[in-house]
Amino acid sequence: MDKSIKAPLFAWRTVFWMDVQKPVRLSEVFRNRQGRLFYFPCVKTEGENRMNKMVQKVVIDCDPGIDDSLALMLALSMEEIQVEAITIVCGNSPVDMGFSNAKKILKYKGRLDIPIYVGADRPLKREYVNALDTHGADGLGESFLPEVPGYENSMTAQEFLKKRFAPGQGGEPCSVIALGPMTNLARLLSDCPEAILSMDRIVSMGGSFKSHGNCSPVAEYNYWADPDAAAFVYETADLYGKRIEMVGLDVTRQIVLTPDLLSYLKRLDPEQGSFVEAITKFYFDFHWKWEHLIGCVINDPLAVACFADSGLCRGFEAYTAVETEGISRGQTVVDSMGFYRKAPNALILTETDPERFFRLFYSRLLSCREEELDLIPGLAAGSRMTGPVLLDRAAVQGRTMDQTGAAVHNGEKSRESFAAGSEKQEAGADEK
Ligand SMILES: [Ca+2]
Repeated sequence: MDKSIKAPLFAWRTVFWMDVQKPVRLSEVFRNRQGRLFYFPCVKTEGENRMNKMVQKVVIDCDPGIDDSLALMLALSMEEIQVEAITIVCGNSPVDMGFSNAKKILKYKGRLDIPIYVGADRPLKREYVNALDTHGADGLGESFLPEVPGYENSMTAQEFLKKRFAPGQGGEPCSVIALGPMTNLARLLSDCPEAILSMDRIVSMGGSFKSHGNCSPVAEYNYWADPDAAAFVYETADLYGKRIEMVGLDVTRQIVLTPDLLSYLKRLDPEQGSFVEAITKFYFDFHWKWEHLIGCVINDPLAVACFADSGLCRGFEAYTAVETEGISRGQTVVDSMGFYRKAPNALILTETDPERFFRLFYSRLLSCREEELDLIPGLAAGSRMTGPVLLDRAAVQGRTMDQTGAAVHNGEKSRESFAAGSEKQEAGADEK
């Protein structure tokens, strides 16, 4: 496309203003305003406009995982984001299963060109506890999509991350979106702590500020599963003056994919809607069974959306640490009052707008303009869930917590239990 042709200054200003406010084909601007059609080769589509605004390179570290998969689908649908690589960590799924699921999503999106690197298969210091009770036996909602062969990579996730982010490696700025336990990042930073300085932005789905946890009264799964890793990454950020954008349960709990929203997606795109339905059905059932919620909380896509649209979530900066032991294992201790007199190492996000999220999410999946999504306001307004109701309903279902913060479902410990439950879970994973 030849961009060397010069337009009059007035025209350029007009074009520039239109470009920012509402992407349009420039030829239409001239025809409408001046009554005749100017030939202007620098015609931009809406997508080109997004590309030209800012393309952010990113490595997505994840543990797919139903909501990780939705997050990958979103990231791969956004012109604003260039996914350089995907690294896998054990979390929701064991790493081999997460690797398999990431390939399935890349195949579905036609992006098998993106490299995937397999990382840690266990937390830094403790026993691994998966979350297959939430994500299904295949980690992808028991959709049992066909396996995707191939992807023999010569590097581990740690080797790739070091190659990409170690000082002196060069390369364009690149960020990290961490959607699982932070084991891969902690391993990188324990080997090469200066690598954190090469990370443009660090967005982490994890933790909570005022929201109750989803693994214990105070802990969110990613940080609970490997609290030592999370603590180390936050400590390193503090040491090197970096800031982690914490997309925790305070905001992700507001993002609920309801049956109506899913139905709307299916109406607009039956094929893609059916795919999302296939991988979320198990998630819907889980939320009904344990939280008495009609719909499912989709945590991870919000981190991707927040990365691309920094106005989507709001919060405050604060020094933050992660507890590693005892009853509050995995809790994010957010010094919102400045007791520690320490500089902020985190941006704690506490507010978001579900409508704005679903407009972004659906418009990218469907490759349409946000304003074309006429039903989003009403449907997204009904998606917000409330904590107290959740807890009361869960109690009705027979869910109780023991003194260590482990959850007990109808007399049986689940993934939230510390050791005994994990053996049962891993045995279940092996069966698959
Ligand atoms: Ca995840």
